Amino acid sequence: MASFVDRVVLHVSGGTGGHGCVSVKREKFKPLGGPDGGNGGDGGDVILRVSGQTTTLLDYHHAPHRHATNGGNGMGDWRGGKTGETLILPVPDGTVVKTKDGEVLADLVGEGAEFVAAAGGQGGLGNSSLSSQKRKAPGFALLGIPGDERDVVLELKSIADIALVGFPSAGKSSLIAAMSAARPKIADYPFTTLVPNLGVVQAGDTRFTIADVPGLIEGASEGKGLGHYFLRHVERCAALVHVLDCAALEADRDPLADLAIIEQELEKYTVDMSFAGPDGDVVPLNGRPRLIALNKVDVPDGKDMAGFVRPELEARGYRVFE
Ligand SMILES: Nc1nc2c(ncn2[C@@H]2O[C@H](COP(=O)(O)OP(=O)(O)OP(=O)(O)O)[C@@H](O)[C@H]2O)c(=O)[nH]1
Ligand SMILES: [Mg+2]
Repeated sequence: MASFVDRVVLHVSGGTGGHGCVSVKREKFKPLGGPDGGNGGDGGDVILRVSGQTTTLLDYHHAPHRHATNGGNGMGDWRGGKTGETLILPVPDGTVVKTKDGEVLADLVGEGAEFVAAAGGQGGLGNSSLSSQKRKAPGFALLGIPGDERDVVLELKSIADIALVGFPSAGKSSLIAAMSAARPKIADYPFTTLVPNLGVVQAGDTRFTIADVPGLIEGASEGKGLGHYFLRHVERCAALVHVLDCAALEADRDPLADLAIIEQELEKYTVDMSFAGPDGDVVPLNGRPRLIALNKVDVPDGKDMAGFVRPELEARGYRVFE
């Protein structure tokens, strides 16, 4: 199976601030020269940043614990500790950052978009910074503060213009293979596709991307057949193409019945309302433009079926393609 990871739990911690230093200046013939303990350096931040070079979350699946470096401790002679290094974690375009409870923290779209996943802790003040009129030579310094530490969930949503949706084995992967250079696995058993395939289609002067989403079944919106997981990929597509199998052999299936079930699942699937599309507005899945592809019309029965359902689909306002 392809190793495509699109959801990981990442444990991040910012660097701890360095401790402040207690020190007293010593010079020849001047035993108490005043406090000279420097401040601790701040701890480094952990930042998630979109990078075009990164296409999967696989690295974080293999190494889910990430720490930024700690700040250095302050030293005598007013020397401050080194600031901890910022840890930049590259993530793919379209990564959504959530808490474990599902609250969206950031929606990272576009090269360079970033989010501070864990801030570093402040360095502690050294005794020279703590001295005052009243307390000229404090015998103490402050400890550095620990950096933020938390678990964030990273989810990758495919971003394509068009999503192909339909029952398992309806021919979605065959269609994307015919229209683009994508070469997904195609086979006559259900759930051949387990991760979305993306293809780029060049039609005249128009160029668009298309996603082949794994097959959907009744109950997908409640998570059946990994439906939740698959529907999530449809969220970022501007328009949908229903791929309807006109030559399905099961008695209870025909293109209209299949369409009704998929439409019902799209309707039930509540798009996470805290997620806004690229334009800032949320369009539910069943409110997006939809086209119909009647597939397997090369099979004689399929051709008949297509001719039979086409008028009904057109009457409902769909543009229908065989
Ligand atoms: N005769 C005929 N067979 C087709 C056509 N399109 C797809 N098939 C066959 O139908 C089967 C399923 O095709 P896939 O493209 O893998 O279907 P899918 O919708 O991607 O299926 P899942 O990934 O399981 O959801 C394969 O055996 C294909 O060869 C078609 O237009 N005509
Ligand atoms: Mg497929």
